[in-house]
Amino acid sequence: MRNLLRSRRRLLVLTHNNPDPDSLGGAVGLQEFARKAAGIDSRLAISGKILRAENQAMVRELGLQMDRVADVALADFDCVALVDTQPGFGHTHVPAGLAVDIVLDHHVCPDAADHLRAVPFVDVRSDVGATSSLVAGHLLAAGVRPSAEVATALAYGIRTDTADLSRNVSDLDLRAWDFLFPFVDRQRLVAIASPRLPLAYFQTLKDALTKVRLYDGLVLCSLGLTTSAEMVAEVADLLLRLEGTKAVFCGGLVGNNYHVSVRTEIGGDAWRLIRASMEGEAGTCGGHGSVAGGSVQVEVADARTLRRLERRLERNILKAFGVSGANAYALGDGED
Ligand SMILES: [Mn+2]
Repeated sequence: MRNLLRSRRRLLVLTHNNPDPDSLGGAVGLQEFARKAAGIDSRLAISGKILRAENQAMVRELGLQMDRVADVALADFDCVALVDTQPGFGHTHVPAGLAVDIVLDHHVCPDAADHLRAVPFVDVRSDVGATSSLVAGHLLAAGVRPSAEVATALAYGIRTDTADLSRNVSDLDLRAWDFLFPFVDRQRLVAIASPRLPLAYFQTLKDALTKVRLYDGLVLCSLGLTTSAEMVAEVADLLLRLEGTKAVFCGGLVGNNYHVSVRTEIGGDAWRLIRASMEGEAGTCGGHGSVAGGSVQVEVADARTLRRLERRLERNILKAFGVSGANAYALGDGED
């Protein structure tokens, strides 16, 4: 990767839409690598929005600099990297005609091989808990001392993707954490992890909790219309903490995309469950270990179509999980 970067003049770093902490951490970590190990200048460009309050705090506290992909003059760059995603993934926008030179990721995707064939440097390791760990590993190998901002961004990326080093953790994740920790700004890390939350967050959460359905070990939460894909993931994370829960399936419509998040206990196979749930639907999904996410394109997003899609997904997940749909409980009002 260093040799490749040294042969180029300017690097453009891209992530998936609505970048999460792991993709932002991995992206600024790669920028640090490009600057300090290869001596080349770079820019980070994103599509979508930085949605979660924690992620916005990460950008603010660490002063992360980024442009919108649509505003970037692509001709200024002769090297392009994708971080925490791969070419062809549904939630990733690569401008038409732009060749990708570097892919750093840890997601599983059966269709990815075709898209990766033309990429000169590919480092995809599905056994690693966070792309940030993978990037930190490259900094470590190259003898680069990261700045406090970059180390904190990478550390927060590892924390979020591995649920504080409890989920999908590999040896590399632990080594990356040990390497980064002396450089981390612990005050800013705390400020990022526990930011103040807007009223709208609690309103959305209140609505979500009325839609929870409990089965034997499985929690379903079909939100109907919701505010963001991040909220779907956040509700799924929260519900996994409910006692007795082995798996959570949460979905919600944002625009013309129905977003799905699956979480399982450690050792569960979220990827199998999400694939089973989306069987026969026009959509994409990815995941690793106990975490998976995906989306289904909805052409006409009316109430009836939405309700039918949610019923199909629910039926599939109930079947895949091996529970009958007859015995659901709603939160607060007894038997459904
Ligand atoms: Mn990730």
